[in-house]
Amino acid sequence: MKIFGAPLSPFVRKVMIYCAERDIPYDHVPIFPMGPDGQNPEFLAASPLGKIPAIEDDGFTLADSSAIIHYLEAKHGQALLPEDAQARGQAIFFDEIADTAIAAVTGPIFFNRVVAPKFMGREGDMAAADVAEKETLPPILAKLEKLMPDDSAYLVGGALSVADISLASVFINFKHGGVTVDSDHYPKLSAWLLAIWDRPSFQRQMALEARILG
Ligand SMILES: N[C@@H](CCC(=O)N[C@@H](CS)C(=O)NCC(=O)O)C(=O)O
Repeated sequence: MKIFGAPLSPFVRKVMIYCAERDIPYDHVPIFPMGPDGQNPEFLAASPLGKIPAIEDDGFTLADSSAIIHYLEAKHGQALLPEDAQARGQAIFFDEIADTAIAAVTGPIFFNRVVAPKFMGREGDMAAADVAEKETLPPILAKLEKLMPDDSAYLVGGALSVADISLASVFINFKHGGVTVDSDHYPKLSAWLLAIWDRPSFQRQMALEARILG
């Protein structure tokens, strides 16, 4: 299987970490969609909207991180989507909010503080990044803190699931943008995050990303 995309994208990272947790081998094809490789025909054939990630697997192509993970769960056996109906619904809920509400806040922080200066050779909008960090983010973190389970190291069903992979993946973009989750204000969220980031799959991914960021 080929995974097209840039590891610094929360959506690409989510799929790479999912594969690491499942021991699913893949070849990574680096694609930065806003650069020239965004026009790579093999990538565009796999990703109709030109967004990362996308995969090519034995001639089958698919885009969108959640679609890819559901495909891989169906193909390789269900392991990280809970069996129980309620837990399944909750796991998809966490995956969804990670990809939408939370990713929307990482966008201005990560883009303006990291992508623009490091990869596009221009200054980012630091004021927009500061507003996202200081005004938009805290109420969301407070809501997430309330959603953290009291009795488990995992978000859903007492075991690792796509919920943990997806939410902890998007938080790496906050980390790259210099945002920390304060353990005084968000003790459960911060402890959960550090425990998930400590997994070998996340540690290897973060080491790869540290090399990319130099
Ligand atoms: N819902 C999609 C989101 C994919 C997405 O927005 N990827 C961004 C990079 S983080 C992208 O490709 N942006 C380039 C563009 O929109 O042209 C997923 O989960 O895969």
